[in-house]
Amino acid sequence: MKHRLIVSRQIAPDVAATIAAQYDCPYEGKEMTAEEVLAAAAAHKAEALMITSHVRWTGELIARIPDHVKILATCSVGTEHIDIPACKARGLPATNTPDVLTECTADLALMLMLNAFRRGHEYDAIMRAGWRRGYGLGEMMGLRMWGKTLGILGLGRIGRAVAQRARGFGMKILYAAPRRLPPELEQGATWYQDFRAMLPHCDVLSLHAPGGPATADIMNAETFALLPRGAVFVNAARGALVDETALIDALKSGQLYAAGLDVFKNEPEFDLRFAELPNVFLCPHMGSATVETRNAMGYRALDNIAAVLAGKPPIDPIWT
Ligand code: 8YV
Repeated sequence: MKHRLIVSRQIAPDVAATIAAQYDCPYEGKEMTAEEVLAAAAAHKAEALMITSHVRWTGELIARIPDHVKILATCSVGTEHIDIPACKARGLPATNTPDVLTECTADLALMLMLNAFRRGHEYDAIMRAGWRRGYGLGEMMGLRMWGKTLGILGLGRIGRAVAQRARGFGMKILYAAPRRLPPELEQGATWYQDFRAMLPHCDVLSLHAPGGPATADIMNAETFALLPRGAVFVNAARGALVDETALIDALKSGQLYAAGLDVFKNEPEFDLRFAELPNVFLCPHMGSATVETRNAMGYRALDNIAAVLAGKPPIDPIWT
């Protein structure tokens, strides 16, 4: 007998094929609301729910998950869309997919950074408009990224992978985190316990901290003003970390030279004022969007589901 599963959103084709072969799953590849997931779970007597971060699973929704569901497995490393205490309260195992998306998210952060320093969006736009006028040596200049000082908020797995890449660009690494890391993880980076104290030293700031109350709007008019004038800003973490009006003001005033953004407060209905700014390189939340990583995320979620449905502990529990 195959285990019964509901998948709340379109997933990578290889993962979908594995699910079709190994699970009893009425997968249509469509994006479901929480209500639709709950209805499908009840109708299908689902034993597992595979979800993503596009829906917020509030305590009220968690309470309504039928008892035959034995695990809530999110295909994301982020967990702030899940009311974890509510899962714990009803003893519902919940899991995420750490590690497997570290490298691709770090790659994308570097892509954002390079495009911000080197005016990637503007160069691409010139080419697509037909580039018929040569530029003088003083025109369309970007800024050198090599050798700059990079400040990282949060030197967790993704932050460290970004630091590793940035060292290849001759960059000096600073990081802000509540606790200092051991030398083998720090790799020569300079620790700041106080995030704000780090900001004046950053030529470029990259956010790699989770969303949640501790980091909500941590970048705001005051903290953008603490950066040196003309700094570059990168966010591949969460839009919730940024007061977007303050970011737009900083980009317009020249306080920021440029920004590279993969995440926004409201996704996919992001603030269209960003699209009008030439000095922003924009991505539609694609940090983990490679074939390799999206497959790995799906399989990791399936490994967690298989473990729990076999009566074993989850591999990546988000509560214990
Ligand atoms: C996902 C992410 O694309 O893992 C995360 O936390 O933000 C991205 O990798 C997104 O959450 C879809 O679930």
